[in-house]
Amino acid sequence: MGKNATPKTIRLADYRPPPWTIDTVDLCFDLREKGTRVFSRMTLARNPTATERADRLRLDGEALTPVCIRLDGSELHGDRYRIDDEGLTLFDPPDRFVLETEVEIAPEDNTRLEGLYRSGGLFCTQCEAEGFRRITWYLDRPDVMARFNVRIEADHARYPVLLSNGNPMEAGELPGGRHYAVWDDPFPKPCYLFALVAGDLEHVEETFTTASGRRVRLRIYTERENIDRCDHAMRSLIRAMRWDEVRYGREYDLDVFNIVAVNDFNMGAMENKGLNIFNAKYVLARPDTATDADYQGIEAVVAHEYFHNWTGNRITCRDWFQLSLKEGFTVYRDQEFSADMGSRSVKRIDDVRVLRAHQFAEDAGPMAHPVRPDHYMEINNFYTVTVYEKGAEVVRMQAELLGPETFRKATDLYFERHDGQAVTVEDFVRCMEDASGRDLSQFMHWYRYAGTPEVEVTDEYDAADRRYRLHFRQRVPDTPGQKDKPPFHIPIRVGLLDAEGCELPLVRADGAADPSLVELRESEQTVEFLEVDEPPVPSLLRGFTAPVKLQFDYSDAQLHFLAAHDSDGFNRWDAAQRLAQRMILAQVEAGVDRVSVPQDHLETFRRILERADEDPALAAEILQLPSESWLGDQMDPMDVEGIHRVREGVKAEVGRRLEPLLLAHYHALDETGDYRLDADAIGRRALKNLLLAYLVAGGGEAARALCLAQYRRHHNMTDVMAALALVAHSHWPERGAILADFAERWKDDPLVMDKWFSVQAMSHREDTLPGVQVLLSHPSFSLENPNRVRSLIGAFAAGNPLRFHAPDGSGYAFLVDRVLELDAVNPQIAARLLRNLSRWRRLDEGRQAHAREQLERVLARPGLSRDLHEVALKLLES
Ligand code: 0A1
Ligand code: ZN
Repeated sequence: MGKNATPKTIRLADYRPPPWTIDTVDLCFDLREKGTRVFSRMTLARNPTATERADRLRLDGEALTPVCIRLDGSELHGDRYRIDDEGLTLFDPPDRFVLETEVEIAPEDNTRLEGLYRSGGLFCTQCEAEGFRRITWYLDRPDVMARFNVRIEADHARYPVLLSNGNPMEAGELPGGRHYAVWDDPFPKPCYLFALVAGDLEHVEETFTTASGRRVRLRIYTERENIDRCDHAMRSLIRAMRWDEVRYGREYDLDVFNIVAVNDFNMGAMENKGLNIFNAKYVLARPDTATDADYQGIEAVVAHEYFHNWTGNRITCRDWFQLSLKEGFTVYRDQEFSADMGSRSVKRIDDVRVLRAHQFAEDAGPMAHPVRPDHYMEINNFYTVTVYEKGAEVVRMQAELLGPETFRKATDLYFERHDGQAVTVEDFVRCMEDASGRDLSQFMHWYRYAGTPEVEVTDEYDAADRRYRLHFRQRVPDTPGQKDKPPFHIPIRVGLLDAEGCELPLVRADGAADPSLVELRESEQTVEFLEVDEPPVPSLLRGFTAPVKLQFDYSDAQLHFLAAHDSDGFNRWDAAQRLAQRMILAQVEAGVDRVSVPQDHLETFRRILERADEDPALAAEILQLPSESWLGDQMDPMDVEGIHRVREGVKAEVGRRLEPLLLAHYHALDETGDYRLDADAIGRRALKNLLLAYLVAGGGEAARALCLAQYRRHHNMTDVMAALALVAHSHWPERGAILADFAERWKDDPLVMDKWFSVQAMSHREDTLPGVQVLLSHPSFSLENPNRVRSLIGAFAAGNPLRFHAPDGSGYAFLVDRVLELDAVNPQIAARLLRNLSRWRRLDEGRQAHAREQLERVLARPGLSRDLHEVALKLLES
């Protein structure tokens, strides 16, 4: 240790308005395979709202080779400025001036994928959060909003398509086989929304007419060979544009909207104004190449990026601490969009599953931070499930507290009041308050404090008075740097069921206008219901109205009852999960030799299957067992092998005991005709493939034959992957040939090959890690492509707890070897990968020792990136 200086901490409390503002920026890109130049001309003016008068102006800039600097037309003398590794400082600049700079950059060497880089034959950019400073000197902060005009010049033959933000203005030929295009964006924007693409791309095109009758040209650009995979993304875009008009009154505002699919991308996609750049994984789909989950992911991400046009672009963040202002709200918007496009309860279940598995774990670990963090070292490390998913829950709770009509008034007010501004979380919540007349000051705790609140509920029935009481107690656990937190304002939706499973009418003693919504504000609080004729079964936290851990001492019988009868689909699922969790953990803790499944579980399973036709997707959710990592989070220390053994044992037992029933349903659900992508067909495939997994776990010969036949039929990628994953876990003699067959079919298709890497990385087999080691040298694998890294190394570390947590520490050593290699290539991805060790304190002593050794190895490495350094420090400090 000691070889790396600890990176500087940036604090929200230190926020100051920028000393100068930038009104206009004219950029000219001279794109070259070597020697790319960026010319910039900016008009700057002293910021009248700056809190202090600065005598120097510091512009951010990294990895830029200076060519020329001119101020108000004259070359700047050497004593008027200084250049260092992180920027350009101007001494005593005038109150208003024009700054012209020219720099040389090397996109061809940029493997970080921040700033301008090459992906295949393309030039493309990624500027959020701080990539623009790798393109030119600038005030790289979101509260500096400027009008951009961009000219791009490149070789015509190799880069026939030249794109940037805004509307296309002009294009033409240049000497030497080069050409140019000019783009103008009329909306002032922060530089993180800047984008440029140049390359040889094909496109699909549609026209969208907005509610007010404006025609917008929509295009999706991709490499020629993928042009037949863009339809779903285009249809998703059109649905999202319409939905935003209807639900939020938001129209699109430029003449064109462009999406470009690129192969090398750190995240899912990016909402650059008028030019969204996407990871190809979230654009390209065809039934034979993409699973149902891929299709749903594309619909959600296309919508998410489109929705940012209002929540993020027209109204942006004052500083990066406010990231959840745009991300939490936009995730909430895309979740609601997907819920409206498919099944609302199933969407809610999927979202809560992610939240519980990842965000609750983050909130309980060394990287816990509030939805609005108040300090960071590297902002890239704060694109987290807390900022995104918990941030969405926090917006959802406000929508719940206000009710749909008032919430719409509040968002209308937000769009009207803050259009064109860079604002804060307080500004957003103030709109909620002003539109509703409510006081949300206690609600702000959700933004300020980390940690998942725990709510304990007990009940009491008074037969003589026909009264029923629910007693609530809340507690917010301590998290790094935050102790003894005040009680939160928590909306909890409840229902009461009678013995037949019917809803009891709710009459509240406190006369609450919405009797099903409990607003918890105190550490302890009691809610009383009147005229209750029988002791009810409470259905608590319906629809998961708050991101809390709710504890109520249900009997098994009550949970079986809720799983079968609750009118709230989410709570039916939740009851089934609680039952499964109880049954599995009891056997893990008892260390049983022979895993068993009680008869009433099999009965509930049967009952749900028999009613599955009503909503097959919901049935598939309910019948799924909680994941190994979720179960692990419920134990201290987690028993990695025990959980795996019992969970697999339960699957096998269900598969054996219900074999004829599962087979019958499997066949009934199997598609014969054409592939369909509607919600019902997706639900049927999900259920069918879940039943196949139970059958295969049961070990019967029929199941194996079915699985192999399903693979060989190649009917659609969802079915193929379901079968292939089971094959990859197996020791069947056909395994090698099938994996080879898949690779041979898809060797030229990187997105499909990712699936092939992943199933092998997630295999339960004992030879998985050596297999993964071998795959690192597969011709389709590359450390420079984030999707490949995630599909192999990420899938192993995040999706294979049994093998990743091998007791000899080999999984951790493997991860850290790769993380250290990657840090020199792509620090963002390296830091993300290392977070797979976040839960190391929850392991037994032996594993903890191995994990600690590996984390220390990271910190001891000289020249660590800031990204990786911050994560390694925080994991070890815990
Ligand atoms: N704003 C994008 C996600 C994004 C964030 C950071 C990136 O690079 C560090 C790239 C993309 C979104 O929410 O979709
Ligand atoms: Zn986003």
